[in-house]
Amino acid sequence: MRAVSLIALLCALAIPIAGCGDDDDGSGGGGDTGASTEAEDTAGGGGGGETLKIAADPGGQLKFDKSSLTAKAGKVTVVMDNPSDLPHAVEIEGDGVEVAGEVVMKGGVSKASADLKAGEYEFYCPVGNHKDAGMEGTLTVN
Ligand SMILES: [Cu+2]
Repeated sequence: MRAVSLIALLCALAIPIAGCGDDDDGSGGGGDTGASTEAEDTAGGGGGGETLKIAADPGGQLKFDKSSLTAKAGKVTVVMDNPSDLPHAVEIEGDGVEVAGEVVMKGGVSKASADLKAGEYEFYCPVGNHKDAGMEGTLTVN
């Protein structure tokens, strides 16, 4: 008895959720909704661009998990996860560009994004002496 009412409850919840993803009442077929939403929730606007993921060392060493990154010219976003106990951020610098992400604590994500032309840039952590200690790398844009 209990299981049956739970199922009924889940069904009741599922119907409005499915309905709200589809704002066109005319099309009854909901087979093609997945593809269109996927493109929209990448990077925060600006259209296109490339997202590069890095992470700070989880053990608290002053380094990233990558020392070189490559991207195509255009909008480039470096996203850094911080799984360590230290505050970190990510900054992109070079060719007149200098963009710093937020300083984040454990569990946080710092993002820096810039419109980059082909060339060599560096990415590093701007917190304290982290860059000098080795928390840096090369970003090559082609
Ligand atoms: Cu750092």
